[in-house]
Order: sequence, then C-alpha cells, then structure tokens
Amino acid sequence: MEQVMESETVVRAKSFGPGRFQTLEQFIIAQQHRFPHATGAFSRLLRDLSVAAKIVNRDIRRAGLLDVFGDTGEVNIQGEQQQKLDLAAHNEFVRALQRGGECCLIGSEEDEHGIILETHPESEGKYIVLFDPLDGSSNIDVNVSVGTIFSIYHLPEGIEPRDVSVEAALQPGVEQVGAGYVIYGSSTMLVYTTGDGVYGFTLEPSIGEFLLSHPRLQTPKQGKLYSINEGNYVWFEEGLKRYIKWMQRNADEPKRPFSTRYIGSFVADFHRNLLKGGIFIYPATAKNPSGKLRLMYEANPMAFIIEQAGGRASDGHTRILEKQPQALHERTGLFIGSEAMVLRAEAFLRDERPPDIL
Ligand code: AHM
Ligand code: MG
Repeated sequence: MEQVMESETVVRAKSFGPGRFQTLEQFIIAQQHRFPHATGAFSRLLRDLSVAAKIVNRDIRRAGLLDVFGDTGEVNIQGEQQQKLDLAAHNEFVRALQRGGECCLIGSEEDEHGIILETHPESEGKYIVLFDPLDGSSNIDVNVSVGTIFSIYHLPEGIEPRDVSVEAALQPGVEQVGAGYVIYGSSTMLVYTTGDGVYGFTLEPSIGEFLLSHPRLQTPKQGKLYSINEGNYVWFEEGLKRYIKWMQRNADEPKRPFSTRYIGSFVADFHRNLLKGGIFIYPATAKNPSGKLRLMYEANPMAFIIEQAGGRASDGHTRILEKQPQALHERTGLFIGSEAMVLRAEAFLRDERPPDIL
C-alpha cells in the first residue's frame, strides 16, 4: 500500500512539478509579450473561454449522475428549468464572456440571432466570438466524447461595440484571430491557434489547470484514416464515390486500403485525425446540398487549426477559410485533414482520376 502511494506521489510530482509544464494562463501571458502593443484583452478572452470549458467539463463528467440528459421539463432546486446539456454549455460560455467584458457579439449554434453583449467601461469589448457550445451532444447519452468549438474575430474597423450587429460576424475564416476546441474525452484537452502554430493543453483535474502537453502540433501530410458517414453513400456525388473506392483499394503508393474511423462526433473525429493523420469528410450531397456542418463555428475554426498544423480544408472545391459567409448558421460541405488526402479528394471531385483507378 505504502509503495502504491509512493509511486503515485512520484507520478504526480512528474506531471505538474515546478517548471515541468506550463499552465494555459502562463503560456498565454508568455505569448502576449511577443506583441508589444498587446493590451491583454485577447489573453483575458482566452482565459474566460477556458474557465467556461472547465465548468462544462465538470457538468459533463457528472452527466450520468445528474438529471441533465435531454429535455427534462423539470425544475431544479434553484427553481430554474432544467436544461439540456448543450443549452447549459451555451449559457456557461455566454456568462463567461459577459463577465469578462472583452466580447461584444456572440454567435452560437444554440441561438438563432446572435447575442449582443454589454461591454464594461474598463474593457474594450472589441472581439466577436462564435461557438458550438457542445458539438456532438447527441452522443452524451451513450458516453461518447463531445466538444466545444470556438472562433474569434476582431470587431471590424470603424464599428463601435455599442453599435454592433450580427452582420459584423460575417467575415471569412481568414480573418479569424484565434480558434480552438475543447474535447471532453478520456482526458479533457483545449487545443487552439492564434496563427502561430497549434498548441494543446490537457486538463489536470486535481489542480483544475490546463497544462501544455502538445506544443506546436503538426498533422502528418499523408494519413491512413478516413472518416465519413458512409450510410449516406447513395447521395454522394460520383467523384466522392470513386475517391472512397480508391481509398479502399489494396495498393501501394500510398499504402492502402486505409482504415475507416467515424465516431459521429466532429471534435473527436477531428482530434484523432489531427494527431494520427487522416481525412474527415462531411460532404454536400444530393439530399443535403449545403452539407451538414456549420461554416462559422465548426468548419472555419477547425480549418484555421488544420492549416496551422500543416493540413488542408476545403468544401471539395474552395478553401474553407476563403468562403464569404452570408448567414451566421450557414452550412458547408467539409473535407479536412492531411494535406495529401484532401488534395486527392479534390482531384477526384474534379474528375482527375489517375489512369489506374477502377
Ligand atoms: P451537432 O452540431 O448538432 O452536434 O451536429 C454535428 C455532428 C458532428 O459532431 C458530427 O460530425 C456530425 O454531426 C455527425 O452527423 P451524422 O450523424 O449525420 O453522421
Ligand atoms: Mg455542432
């Protein structure tokens, strides 16, 4: 028994002993020094998001014990209506951004119109944050990983926070100043980019801190995994059908067949492919001509991250980050992951198949 306790102490000392791991907060402050004119507002915004993520993480970890599944219609002990967990997560992120005062406009999958926040006299409120508070929430009831995805923009020049309207959020993804996701998985991680590489932090639950565990993440140029809901095959365009058959061939260069991995929870599928190499596809189809995933708070932030990690993202034809959004909840087809795999998928869609294909 004593021995177990001793080894546990050693492991704990190693995992967050002095100087070994940087906390998210320390890392953000260190990064801020690279920008001489930084006011700290962006750092405070990231801190606000990470605090909300910790609260959502706590609720998800207890989801099986709390009566938070589905639309309960119940009233809780505080007299509040019990909410589905995705709505509770939405409220948590809105509250954190409202308290922090650096954000003047929120777009969320859980809110149809966009939310204009009052900014504090002592803060500038010059950021716009778009998020999917709990992506893949239909998986919570079966204990599968879910995630939060967020995208950050500056308020466009010439607009004051008090005059902001939802149109200010309709900027192409190339204008993002930050993007990230939180995966509530076997461990909880926050992964983000500000355009200078991708950094992953793992939540150390016993001290409640995100610790830098994955500095400067890069994704393999060529992976071996493909992730797609093949149940929709009959509605896929011909080029995509041929690409799937090409991936399933027994062949070399690159070595195939590839393996299918599809959780049906975008953040989890994306995170696995980012680390191991692969392609995630949710295409526009004959049945859903605009695709399923949302451009502003699903495709754009993940596209920013994957490009920073050396990968590629398009709708099959156009780079995701260059698409001009027309509406907050607009959908898009999405091909995202290892560069060589996305390039090849795009070539198949253009019908440029190599002569040896099927
Ligand atoms: P949601 O935002 O309503 O949770 O839907 C998005 C989810 C993604 O996490 C996942 O990649 C996709 O829907 C799965 O869709 P499907 O069940 O059609 O394969
Ligand atoms: Mg979603």
